[in-house]
Amino acid sequence: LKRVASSKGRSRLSWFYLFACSQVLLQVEISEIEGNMFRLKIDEASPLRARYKVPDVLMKDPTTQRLFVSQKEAGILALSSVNEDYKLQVTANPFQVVLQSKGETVLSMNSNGLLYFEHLQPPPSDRYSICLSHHSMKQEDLGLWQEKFGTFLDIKAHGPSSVGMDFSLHGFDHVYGIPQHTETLLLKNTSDGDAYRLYNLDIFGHKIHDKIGIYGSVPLLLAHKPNRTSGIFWLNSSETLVDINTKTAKQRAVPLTDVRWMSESGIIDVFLLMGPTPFDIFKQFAQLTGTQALPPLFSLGYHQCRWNYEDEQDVKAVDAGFDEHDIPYDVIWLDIEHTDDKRYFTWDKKKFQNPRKMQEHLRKKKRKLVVIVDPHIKVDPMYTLYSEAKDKGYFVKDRNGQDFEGICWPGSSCYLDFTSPEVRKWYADQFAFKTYKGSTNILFVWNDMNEPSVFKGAELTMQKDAVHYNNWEHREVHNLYGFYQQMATAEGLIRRSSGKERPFVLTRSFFAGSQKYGAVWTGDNTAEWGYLKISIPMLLTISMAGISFCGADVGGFIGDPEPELLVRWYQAGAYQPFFRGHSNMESKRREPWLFGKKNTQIIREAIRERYVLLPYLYTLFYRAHTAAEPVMRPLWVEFPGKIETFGVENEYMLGNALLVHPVTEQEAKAVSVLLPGSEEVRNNMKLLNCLIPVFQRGGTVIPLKTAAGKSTEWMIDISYELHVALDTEACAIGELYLDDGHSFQYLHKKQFLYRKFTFRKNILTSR
Ligand code: MIG
Repeated sequence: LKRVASSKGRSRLSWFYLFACSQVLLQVEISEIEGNMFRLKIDEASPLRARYKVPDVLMKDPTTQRLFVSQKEAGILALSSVNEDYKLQVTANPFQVVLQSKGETVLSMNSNGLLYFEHLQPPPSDRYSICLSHHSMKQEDLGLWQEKFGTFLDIKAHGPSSVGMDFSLHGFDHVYGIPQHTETLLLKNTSDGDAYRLYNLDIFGHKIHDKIGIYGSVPLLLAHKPNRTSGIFWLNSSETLVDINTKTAKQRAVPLTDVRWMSESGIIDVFLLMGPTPFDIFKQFAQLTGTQALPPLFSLGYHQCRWNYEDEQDVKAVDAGFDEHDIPYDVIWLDIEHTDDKRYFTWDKKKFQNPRKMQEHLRKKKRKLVVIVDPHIKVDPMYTLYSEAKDKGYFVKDRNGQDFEGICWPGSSCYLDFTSPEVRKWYADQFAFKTYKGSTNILFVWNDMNEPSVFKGAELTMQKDAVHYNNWEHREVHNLYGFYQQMATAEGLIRRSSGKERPFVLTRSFFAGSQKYGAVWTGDNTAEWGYLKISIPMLLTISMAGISFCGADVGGFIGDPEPELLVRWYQAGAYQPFFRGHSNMESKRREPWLFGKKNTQIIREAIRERYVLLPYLYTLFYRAHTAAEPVMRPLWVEFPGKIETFGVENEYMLGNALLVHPVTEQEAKAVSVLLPGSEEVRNNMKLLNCLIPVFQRGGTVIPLKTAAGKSTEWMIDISYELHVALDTEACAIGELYLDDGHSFQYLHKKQFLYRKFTFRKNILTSR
């Protein structure tokens, strides 16, 4: 293969031909992976130094199956899968791969010739000393080894190394995925400079309808047409851009979507998920990156958060407020102000004089506490966490080999290098009860600022030339930083219980596979109607990318919601996987009872509906955990043949049984709801009062509790009820999963109940 293009255009090319060799060998590996997947890997045959290959994201090295050579001529190689369902045609010049399923072309690669691979080169100084005198070195040449970004200078220690490739999806004009953006469910066409960006950033007050990268990324794209769903998983953790160009059936006899992926560094390592159904795609992606961790039951209850609950009295008062107003809740949260001057794992001794006692109080109320633990560490030799990490060399380094220092909440801070297994183990140990003073087993954790956020840093994050474990530059691992922190935190919570208890860890930053470690939320949204509305496609997109346990701050983090908006947000959040009210420091207090009797009443109802629904929701999480089925899913996933559902983002399915259409319009008196295949969907007004439009699909049985309690733990003895909605044949099926709600006994000792309900010929059976 010839090196075909450059990320920086012509000047770069001519320079390249002058001073480097004109041809560089790339090695292409194509393999079939068990379960209808293909993997295409492109790397330099003999790079100057090893290029970064994303570790720790794949569950295991995928089992490959042999492809048979069915045809071989000059420049053409035809490969077929064992069962002959798939054929791959590889042509050499131009390099292209066409993937067919039973004669139907599904996907082709490099059909637009946008494959590029910047091979590693010796530093310019070496070459210039041979070829040129120093002063004739042009800025544009140097620009490839260093880049200016505002006042920041990014020195690329190993030179430019970007990679890219295009894919054509034949017959597809609906594409989804690649979170996280504040965008529509359907990916939009991009034009120059408007690509979807995957680069984890802390963007306070981010705008809606923007393709800029925020907080987390999962480089998985899904494409759908009535008889087939396909997926492209581009395994690369450096800054990545995705260009989309869809030509619909109106523009072209056969619709087509071109997708171009570009990454700053690493190799091309791409998985083609062949479906053919949406649920096959979810399974295939889970086979690669894992399934959703089974959450402890309490974490599916309602969470009350604020920046900040001030002190022990405040915590007690808020907790008591829920009882006083008869509103269920499970967890109260403490934000950064609970610490001793933003030293995580410590307490502000004035405000939290006796954190254990406070937790004992909450424990008696059968409730939990979540505290924030951020990845930046205050530079302070008296702070053990800092001095230990410093001595052991556990911080990310700057390009000169010093500990990277940035400004964050505590002032001058260093950043733990979670990409190192040794650092992760040490960090996990910090959660041991005897090490983390004042912590008890009802305390769980929230990881924030882990993009990582660096005040005054380039784009508010770490410089790309910072250096991690094994000498990898930050640019290579950027999108993995939060993933690794959550991994270490979850591990720490498991270890502190000697492997017995399931952890709960919420993270702001994430990557493919983060579902294995807990929950994510969508960050700093704003208390405006538009943000409530966009939370639905945002959560659906995250869910399709494997992370079922996701939510958006109820009420909107920034600003003050008018009561109507707050109420509507509670009603929406009650039917979303992770359900937490949260507000900014500058926002007014907004505990659910502060907006008058009537609003308190409606919020109470919404939260109670959530609690009554928990058996169903927990069962859905079990399905997510064991079978990779997203808890919250777009309509089209349940109705893959119904084109009218493909773009729907104002309603969604919770499991396969409930259709939810949250009210997101101000002063709405009515909503119009699309009921796909309406012969099988019945309105179920008894189940859910008419304030929240939720419909149960005919043919399903859902398990509920007969009443809500003060928290999930108070509800153990409340009975179950089944709601049966019949289909046109007067049949229905459903299931219920139950276990102790907190341990790993379901796994190690098979201690669980799993019931299947069938309603047929007027008889309900339970197996
Ligand atoms: O930029 O810890 O998204 O939920 O309350 C502010 C304080 C830092 C950002 C999080 C938000 C949290 C806040 N944090």
